[in-house]
Amino acid sequence: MIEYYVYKASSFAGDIDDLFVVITWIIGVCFLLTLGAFIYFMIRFRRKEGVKAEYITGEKHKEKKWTHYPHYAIIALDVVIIAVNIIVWVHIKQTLPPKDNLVRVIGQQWSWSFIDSGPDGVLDTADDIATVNDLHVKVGETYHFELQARDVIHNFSVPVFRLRQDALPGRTIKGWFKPTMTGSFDIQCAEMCGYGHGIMGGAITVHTEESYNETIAQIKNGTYESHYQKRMGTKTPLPSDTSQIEVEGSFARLLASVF
Ligand SMILES: [Cu+2]
Repeated sequence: MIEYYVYKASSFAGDIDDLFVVITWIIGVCFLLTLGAFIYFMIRFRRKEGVKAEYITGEKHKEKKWTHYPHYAIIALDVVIIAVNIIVWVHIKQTLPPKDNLVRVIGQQWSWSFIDSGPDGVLDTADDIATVNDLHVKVGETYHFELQARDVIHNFSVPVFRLRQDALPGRTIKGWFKPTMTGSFDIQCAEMCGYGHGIMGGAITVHTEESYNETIAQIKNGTYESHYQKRMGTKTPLPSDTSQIEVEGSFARLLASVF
């Protein structure tokens, strides 16, 4: 049902959705049963003329079972939820499938920098492709990402991929995704990271082989206008060096200046 609102555009999006469905059904049925019993008892034992209210301590066994049996049922259902969670977690977070491409994702107040390792598949080499707030990937290929933060904790979130991962300063966190649908989708920082957090968005464009090559050629010859640049109506040099914070003329400065 979730895909009616947000596309499913990665290989593991369905697993995450299934997890939500399982949890929603279990919690939903418990909620309705509890509410049904509650309303039934309210009506069945409502105040009646001439009948004195009974004081129930809940200490007798036949009274206790009303809390114990539902409690056991909830614990059993919790175990089901945890088991399904572990299966999905191991598949998505613990397992790193063989990669086709490698990309570095860097969060900073308040923009995303992306370094694609290029044809050689190795980062920090001459064929790297650097973009800001714009990530270009190929459909049907497995991407490994190395997630970093320059200043505070950010969160790399791509809702259509059902991908969400914290970025911590001083750490490189590895993960993966495999896009299954072409199109341009939102990237949004999902961790409160300062007053520009709300505008710390970007776009991930999932290309076919042909349109990917075309876009990369445009980026390389400087004719490509990014999602961010189109919005700002300006062109700004892209940072190619990721090892230090660019203070002057940084996107953070530029973004801050629009407030
Ligand atoms: Cu952020």
